[in-house]
Amino acid sequence: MSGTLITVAPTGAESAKADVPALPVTLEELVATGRECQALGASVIHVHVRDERALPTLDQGRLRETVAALRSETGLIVQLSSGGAVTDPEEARLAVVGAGPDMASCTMGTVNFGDDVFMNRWEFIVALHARMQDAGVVPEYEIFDLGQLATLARLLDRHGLPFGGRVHVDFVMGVPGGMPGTTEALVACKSALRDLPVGATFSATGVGRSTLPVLLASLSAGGHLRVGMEDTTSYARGRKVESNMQLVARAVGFARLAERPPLSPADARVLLGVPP
Ligand code: KMH
Ligand code: ZN
Repeated sequence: MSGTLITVAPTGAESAKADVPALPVTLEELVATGRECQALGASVIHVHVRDERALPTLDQGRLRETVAALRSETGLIVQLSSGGAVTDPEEARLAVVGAGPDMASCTMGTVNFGDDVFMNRWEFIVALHARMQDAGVVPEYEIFDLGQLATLARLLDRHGLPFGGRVHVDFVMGVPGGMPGTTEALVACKSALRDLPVGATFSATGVGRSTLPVLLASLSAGGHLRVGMEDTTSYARGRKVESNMQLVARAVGFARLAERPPLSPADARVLLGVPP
């Protein structure tokens, strides 16, 4: 498939609404963002939910309500974050899978995360993977560092393929504590895909200043794109991001220039192994 899968990650768990007023935090803001980003070319939405005070939450009721609303109001593939915030307990993160998304993120190891630690013990990874297999939820394997691809190879070898049979990874680059957001690091990650099942696909996102270098490197290396205010709040030097749509529109423009136009949600489902 020669097109580009475009995932929008509109909210994340790290930015405060007070600091980033354009961040979508209510259900209405999230649904409107999803609809507009889909119209521009996004086919997957990576979702972190906020509570009534705009703080990150893994509340089951809110997760279910969000999945239902995005399903009825958009045609996007709904991917819930199982990473949550660095303070979320493992049980709540595992329970995300039960909220009925099409996909969930599944991070392949512990990583320093700025001043914090994003914990992903091996036993937790195995449990999360098994829960997704049982629930019919397709994982997106989040890779913050090169060694996490070796962990993924070990996971698939010992515990089998994910639901849907496709292996799709997302390189999350430029996190302080993880791999740098450079072409060299992306090429190293892409080379390591050879140890995964044939046909494994990848997308990439660069946090902060690495956003554009990673976007361009991924496109030129045949990869897909994740963009959004979870990873990027500055559009250019001295210019804040105005909306997630601005970031999706920029990514779509580059993808078209590369003659790899955005995949439709239907084609994205085929690529990812998400049932129609
Ligand atoms: N918020 C980070 C601690 C994911 O969504 O799975 C984890 C994260 C990864 O954003
Ligand atoms: Zn996330």
